[in-house]
Amino acid sequence: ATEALQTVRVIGAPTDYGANRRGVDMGPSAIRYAGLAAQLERAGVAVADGGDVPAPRAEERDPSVETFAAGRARFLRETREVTIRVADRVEGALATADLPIVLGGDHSVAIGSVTGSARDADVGVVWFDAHADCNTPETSPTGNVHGMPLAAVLGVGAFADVEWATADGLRADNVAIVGLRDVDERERDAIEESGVTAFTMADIDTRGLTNVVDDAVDVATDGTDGVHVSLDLDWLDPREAPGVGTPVRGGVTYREAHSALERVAGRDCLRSLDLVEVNPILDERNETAELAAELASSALGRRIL
Ligand code: B3U
Ligand code: MN
Ligand code: MN
Repeated sequence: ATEALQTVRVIGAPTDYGANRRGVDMGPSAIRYAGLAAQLERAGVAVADGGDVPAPRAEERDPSVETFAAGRARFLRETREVTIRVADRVEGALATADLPIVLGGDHSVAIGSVTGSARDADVGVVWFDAHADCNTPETSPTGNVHGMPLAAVLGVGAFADVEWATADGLRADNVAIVGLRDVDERERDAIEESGVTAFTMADIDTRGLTNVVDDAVDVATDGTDGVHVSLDLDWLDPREAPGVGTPVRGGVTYREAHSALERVAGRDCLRSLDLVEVNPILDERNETAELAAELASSALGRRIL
């Protein structure tokens, strides 16, 4: 019997205004150039690339417009524009039973992918990242929204009143962050209060990657319809993934990263995926973009034998 192939819908979100360094806006081109479509086809899926959503350029806009009274969130107006575009595209892909992959861009694009994925369903989230991305406009040391997307979708702090940024079908109980090694002081309290599950690199060291990822997927699948995986390439060690905006030493290896996403694939729960924070300017021969493409293939169940 011939089974219809799963279609993956690629959605580029070329933003960089949410980050502190320029260049991640070239991530979608670099990941496509690195062979994303071919890698996905190796996982046995069909690929439909819908191109990029329009994204404003930082230098054409005023970063201070529409920031919150209680703190700072740079380029919040631009974030809103792109969030809604990404969310609409993600929702559209899911409506036709396709699996959306959002290519960043800085991590603020995940506000769009998570809200879009959680519009008509209860979703869980597994967030692979060196950072917690749980700052709010009140706590952020930088004002960069790429350090805030998890707080935004959970409606924490000043985001409580920001309807476009909060995800309907997402509860903090179903969110797991994996790989933490750079958390801001006030973010630590936010993690504690929010109820998300957070695994540090030390957890991976002591318990092993497999156990930690299995636990994270348990958290995200508990009572949900599916899982959104957000992969910040700075989750990996900078030796493996040099082309990222904010590298932090001590990340996971190439093998561990593949193993983690193979583990996710094995659970048959993947609903939507982000590949974010690839910075081609800082990359070496596009290897970080290549890695992003390969890891997507593992997440979609590429088999070796
Ligand atoms: N926690 C810091 C730094 C940071 C967060 N995410 C990235 N960097 N990529 C902040 O700005 O919120
Ligand atoms: Mn991030
Ligand atoms: Mn990060």
